[in-house]
Amino acid sequence: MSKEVTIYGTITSPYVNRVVLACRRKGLNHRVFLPEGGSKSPEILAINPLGKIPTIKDGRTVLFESGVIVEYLDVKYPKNRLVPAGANAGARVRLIGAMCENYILLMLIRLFVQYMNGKPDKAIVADTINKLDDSLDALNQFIQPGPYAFGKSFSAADCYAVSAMVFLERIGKMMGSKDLLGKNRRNLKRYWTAIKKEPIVKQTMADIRAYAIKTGR
Ligand SMILES: N[C@@H](CCC(=O)N[C@@H](CS)C(=O)NCC(=O)O)C(=O)O
Repeated sequence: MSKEVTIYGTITSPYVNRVVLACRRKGLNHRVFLPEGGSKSPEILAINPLGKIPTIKDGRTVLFESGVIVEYLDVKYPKNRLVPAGANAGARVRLIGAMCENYILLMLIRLFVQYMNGKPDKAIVADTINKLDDSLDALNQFIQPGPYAFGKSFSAADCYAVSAMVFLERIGKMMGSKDLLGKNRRNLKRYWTAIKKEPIVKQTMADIRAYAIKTGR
């Protein structure tokens, strides 16, 4: 058993909170810590030349890229598997993860960049929302209506889906309380309502809120 997994980063990052959810599901001691100087601090650059968060230390193991970290934790600490062993079930979980990552989070980050400096480009925003809508429609077809994204237990699909939904709500607020989730995506809406009741999700969302209030971000 690891003494403590150090996660370099801030819990507000969707990539970081995805890893925090994986640690919590596995009952791993962990701390989330951002050295002075942030992602490009000497401490992080010494172990991750890309200077990105999350970067983790687990004993002598150093890793970065949240998806790689989640898979590593799952193999190293097999309790409460995040990716089921079967070919189809494992692929389905990874598929939901990939949809959240490559089509939803990517579009949300584009919107974040537009709204961050308070001068969003209308054409970019409209195009991004169109693509986001298509991706949310697709996810709505694939995700279970809860309590879990796939199967009968919390999986890596939930790590990805929860981090994407938390970020979706954050971007919606930045855009003046826009309901990006929409009224008609029933599976996704029911999923989001149900998974938010999971204690590890509640705890992580509370930590995100507390950090955002403390830092004003
Ligand atoms: N693909 C990476 C993305 C990590 C990433 O872009 N993290 C952002 C924070 S949300 C970051 O480190 N930004 C700081 C920078 O690029 O300098 C992952 O999955 O971990």
